[in-house]
Amino acid sequence: MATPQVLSMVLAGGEGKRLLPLTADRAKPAVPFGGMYRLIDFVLSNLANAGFLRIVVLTQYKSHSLDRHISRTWRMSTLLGNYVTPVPAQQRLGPRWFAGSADAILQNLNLIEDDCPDHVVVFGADHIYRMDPRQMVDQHIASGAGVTIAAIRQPLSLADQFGVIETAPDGRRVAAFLEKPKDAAGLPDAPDQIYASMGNYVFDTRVLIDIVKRDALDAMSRHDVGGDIIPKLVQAGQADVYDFADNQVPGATDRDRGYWRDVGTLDAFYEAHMDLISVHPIFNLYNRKWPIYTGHDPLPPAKFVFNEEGRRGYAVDSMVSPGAILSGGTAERSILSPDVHLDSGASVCDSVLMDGVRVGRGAVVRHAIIDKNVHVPDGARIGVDLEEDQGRFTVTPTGVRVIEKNQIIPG
Ligand code: ADQ
Repeated sequence: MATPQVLSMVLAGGEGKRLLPLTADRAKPAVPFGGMYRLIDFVLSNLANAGFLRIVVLTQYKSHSLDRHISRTWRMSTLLGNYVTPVPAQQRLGPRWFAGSADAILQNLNLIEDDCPDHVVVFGADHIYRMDPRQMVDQHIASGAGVTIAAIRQPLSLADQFGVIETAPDGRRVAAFLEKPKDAAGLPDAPDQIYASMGNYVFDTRVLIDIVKRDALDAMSRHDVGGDIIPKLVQAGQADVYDFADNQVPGATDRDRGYWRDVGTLDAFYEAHMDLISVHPIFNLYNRKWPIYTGHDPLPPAKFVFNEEGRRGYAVDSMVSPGAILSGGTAERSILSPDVHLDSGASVCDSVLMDGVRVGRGAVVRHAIIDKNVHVPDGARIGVDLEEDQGRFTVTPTGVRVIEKNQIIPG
C-alpha cells in the first residue's frame, strides 16, 4: 500500500491575550519556554520526529519573532520535498486579515491544493507535550472519519477553556461537541473530569476543503475551527475522537506518558516551568528518542564564578542555559535562559528568567517571570512586597510577578 500523503498545518496566529504581557510583542507560539525553547518547538518536534516533514505554519498576529525563529531553527533539507514554511496572512481573498483559524485555512487552501495530500494534520501551536501523530493518522485512515480530534481528560473546572467532547457508546464517534461551555457536565465515570479537545485534528483533505468553503458562506460563523468547523462535522456524524492516552512515544516514561499542558495562562505557564525543575519532572526534556528541537546563537557554556569579593556563584534545583554567568550571584529553583547574568550577591528563587536578563548586585528576585533583556538594578527587590509589586508589575492570581520585555525597573 502506498504511504498516505500528509500535509501538516500548524495554527500559529493566536494572540494569547491571557499570557499578556508575555504576548505584548510576540505571538503566543513564539513565547520562550524552558530556557531554550519556544512554545512552537513542541508541536514542530512532534511532527518532525514522526517524519511529517511538509509543514506550513499559519501566522498572523505579531509574527516577527515567530517567523525569525522558524526560519532560523526549522530550516530543513528541501530534498524529498520537505519544508517548514511560515506563511503570514497575505490577504489572498481581499483586503482583510484572518477572521478566525478556519478563515486562516480558507485563505491558504492553495497550499493544500498545490500539495495534494490525502490527509491534512491541523495542529495548534501552543501546547507542551510529546505525541506521535502517526498513530492518530493511522486511526483516522482506518476509521474513514472526516475528521479525527485528539482528546484528553481534563478537570471539569477548566471546561470553559476547551472544546468538550461527548462520545457515542462506541467510545469513538463524537456524539456532541461544545466549544468552551459555561455549564459542562462531568464524565459518567469521573464527574470531576471532562473529555477535552486538544485542538489537534486530522482531516480528510476533501472534507476539510469542503467544510471551510461552506463555512465561509455562513454569515453566522466566526470562522473558527473549534467553534464552527468541528461542531458542523460532529453534526454531520463525520467526527471521531483519538484518545491521547493511547499514544505511545518512543522513550516515554510512565511518568510523562500522557503529559499535555495548555499553558494558556501565566499561572499555568509558571507551573509548567516549576515542573521542569522539580527533582523528578513529569515532562522529561531528556528523552533522546523523541527530542524537542530548538535553535540558538552559538554561546559559550554557563559559567559559575567564585568572585573576588568572596561570593560564590551557584545554582541548585535549577536549569541554566549557555551564555549565563553567575558571578557571585545565586539561583534556586529557577530557570535561567541563555545570556542571563547574576551579579555579586544577587539572589534569584522560584523564578523564570528569559534571554539576556541581568540581575544587579544584591538584587532579590522571588516568584517571578522576567521577560527578555530586563535589567534588574542593583539592590532592587522583586517578589518581596506584594503591594509594591502590584503597583508596578503584572501579578497573577497565585502571586507570580511578571515583568515585561525591556521594562525599566527603578533602582
Ligand atoms: P483555543 O486555543 O482557545 O481553543 P484558538 O484561540 O482558536 O482556540 O487557538 C487555536 C490555535 O489556533 C492556536 O494555536 C492559535 O495560535 C491558532 N490561531 C487562532 N487564531 C488564528 C488565526 N486567525 N490564524 C492562525 N492561527 C490561529 C482550541 C480549540 C478548543 C480546544 C483548545 C485546546 O478551539 O476546542 O479545546 O484549543 O487547547
